[in-house]
Amino acid sequence: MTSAADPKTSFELITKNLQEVLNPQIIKDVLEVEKRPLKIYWGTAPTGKPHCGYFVPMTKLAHFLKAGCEVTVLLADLHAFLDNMKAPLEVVQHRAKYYECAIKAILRSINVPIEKLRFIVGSSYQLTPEYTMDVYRLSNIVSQNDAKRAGADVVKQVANPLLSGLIYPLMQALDEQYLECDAQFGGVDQRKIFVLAEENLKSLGYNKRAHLMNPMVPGLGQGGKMSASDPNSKIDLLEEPKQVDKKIKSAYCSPGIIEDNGLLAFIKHVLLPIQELKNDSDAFEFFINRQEKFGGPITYKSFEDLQNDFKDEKLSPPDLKIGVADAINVLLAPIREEYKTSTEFQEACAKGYPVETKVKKVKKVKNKGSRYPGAQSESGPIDSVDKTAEKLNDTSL
Ligand code: STL
Repeated sequence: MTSAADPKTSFELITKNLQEVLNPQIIKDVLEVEKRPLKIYWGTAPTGKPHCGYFVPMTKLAHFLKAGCEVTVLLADLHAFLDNMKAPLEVVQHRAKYYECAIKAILRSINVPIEKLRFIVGSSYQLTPEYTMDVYRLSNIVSQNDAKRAGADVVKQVANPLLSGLIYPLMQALDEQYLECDAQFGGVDQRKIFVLAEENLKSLGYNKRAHLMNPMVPGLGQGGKMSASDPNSKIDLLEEPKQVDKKIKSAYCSPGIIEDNGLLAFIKHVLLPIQELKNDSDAFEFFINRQEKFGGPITYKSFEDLQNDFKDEKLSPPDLKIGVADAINVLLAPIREEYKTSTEFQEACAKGYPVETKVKKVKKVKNKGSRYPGAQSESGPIDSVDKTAEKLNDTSL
């Protein structure tokens, strides 16, 4: 696809379906005055395996590419390490490779040309003397409080926060300069870090960038949550069709309730934009292979009709689930195929996500009786803080 003809069409495509844009004028100036392709980046930290939620930012990368932008994906390996060692250093390179393979497979599966997409691993430039010095320079400008607040929605919140959580936002701000972009894209959960970057890059003599934010899309768990502790709330990109059916069947979905409904959200934020991209038109079709006794097969021609039928309880949760599970299986089929034929993809998976053989150690408890200082174990409350934090963080995709 070539760059979209006029700046106005490009701008509309670049900002389509977003929740918020900070400094849109920076983007307009590049397109209208400088008349060159917009340089934009999206960062992701290679931690857990990418799941179906990744289709959401991918549709935006597709828009950027279609609008002729120069798009960079930052595989932020050091950020994955700095965020409470979510990815240990031994495996993080393999995870970065796995993310690259997965992102390319998703984009290819929705017919997005990826020749113009650039992948960069964070540590390839974040360990240089220049970058390191800039981290120190920035640490002399930003207060501890501001760094802490900036990371509040992104960095995993734990009982005893590490210093790394304060460095993380500073590095994300510097990435904008070192990736030489005009704009950064991310979920609206990144907002505080984006603002920190806007407020501080100038003091280092660097330009302020524009920021584009996607809405947070509800997941499949209760109240639209995605939870690390509930494997049913996330669908892996390589999930087998039967597993997809099972997970969608167990998705939280109240009859007639359209708020925080992960299934409707998936249709709106993934299936609809993908169809638009594939067909190059606004036409929407959603087929549900409904049993005869419930009204028979039905095809919706607009998302609003579908949502209204669900709201009016003319479409039941089990029938909505049949349609979504079938659509996800169609979406994932080419990704599974690519995995089967790519040794690079398979190797990255095996090395990045080795199957855990760890046998849980059972801690021997000395019988010290109950009358000694600290007899009431302290580990309980700290554990529960950790779990809450995991859930919070997981909703971010
Ligand atoms: C996550 C989850 C998520 C976004 C990110 C990480 C973003 C990371 C990042 C790191 C450096 C950058 C930009 C973005 O320069 O939704 O674990």
